[in-house]
Amino acid sequence: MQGFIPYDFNLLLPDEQVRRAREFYELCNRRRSVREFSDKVVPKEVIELILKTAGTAPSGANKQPWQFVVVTEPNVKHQIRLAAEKEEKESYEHRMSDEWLEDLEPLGTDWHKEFIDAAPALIVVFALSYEREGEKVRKNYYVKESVGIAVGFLLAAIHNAGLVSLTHTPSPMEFLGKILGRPENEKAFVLMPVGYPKDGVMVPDIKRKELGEIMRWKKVES
Ligand code: IYR
Repeated sequence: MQGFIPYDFNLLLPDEQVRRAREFYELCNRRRSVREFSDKVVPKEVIELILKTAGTAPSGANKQPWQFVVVTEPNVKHQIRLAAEKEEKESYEHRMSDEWLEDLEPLGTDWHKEFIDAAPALIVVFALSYEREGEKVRKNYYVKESVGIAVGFLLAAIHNAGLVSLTHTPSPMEFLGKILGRPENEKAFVLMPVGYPKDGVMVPDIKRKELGEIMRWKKVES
């Protein structure tokens, strides 16, 4: 068929399939959101490879409605930190409900966002609701879903590359587009500091739901 190419499929033997599925699960299960970073620099090539990986995510009508802006410049990081902390202080002190604050308590988060200065690189993910093609405006589809999937790929790629990150969502986050000079069709989606954990870093002792809680086999009707 015109416009189609053969799919490069690699059939695995069942044992190999189980081994790889288990190894990938074990890899992903070791990933944690880390909020304290060392100043060790991340190789540029690694940043580019993890972003290439994010760019392999499926998207509505293959529009790839994302833009990743990498910030390593200390002055720009600091400007972002100050703007994020201004919003976060307002959120933690006035905008978030008691229930929300109570839910965050075990994670130990507050409005201070030292990690924005500390991490050697920030990846700011932007979602593109539409794109311009000359005079024309072309819309994108399922933008949040698509960008969410790309961020999932990105988190897995970061972890696989021996780095740590967290998904930071200051709210509102219009300041990111302004500071980074992005066009009006790009909306900030998430801010991800990337780097190495600070020596001896601790993470909250949280539990993941058991498989039985998050999945069920639909019973065959008799
Ligand atoms: N955006 C705030 C608050 C926050 C909200 C949720 I939901 C979290 O899981 C963690 C934090 C912040 O980044 O601190």
